[in-house]
Amino acid sequence: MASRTFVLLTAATVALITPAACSSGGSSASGSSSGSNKITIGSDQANDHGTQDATGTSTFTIGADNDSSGYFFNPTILLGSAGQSITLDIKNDGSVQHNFSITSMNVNITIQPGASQEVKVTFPQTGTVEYFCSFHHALGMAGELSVA
Ligand SMILES: [Cu+2]
Repeated sequence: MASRTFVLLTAATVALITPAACSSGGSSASGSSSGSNKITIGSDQANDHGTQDATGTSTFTIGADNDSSGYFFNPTILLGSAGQSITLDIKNDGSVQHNFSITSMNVNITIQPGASQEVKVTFPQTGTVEYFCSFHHALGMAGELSVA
């Protein structure tokens, strides 16, 4: 009885969805929603909150934040020079606990709302190194150190 109802509902759902999926063109609401830009970081789709240049500086503040648009790092991309050593001040500007992790450097720090914590990192010789929040990684809270 229960399973029969389920099958009927499933068939009805498919029948409802299929025509919509087949219709092409027109106004598609899915895809790029304005206001929350995504950027590819490694294999992730991260919430993009800008790029800043830390070349030549020894310290830099990165905001770990969340608002109605989602979870993000500000800036999302930090530019530097090859092999540059820098102390990052990770500041939790959000309302929940955040984390700053870089797997290849064994960096994994957790910051409470309103608090900040320093961590020393090194830019790669070429390319990029990804950083992410271990709590909200899947929600797009990731960024990268990038050598121009
Ligand atoms: Cu987070």
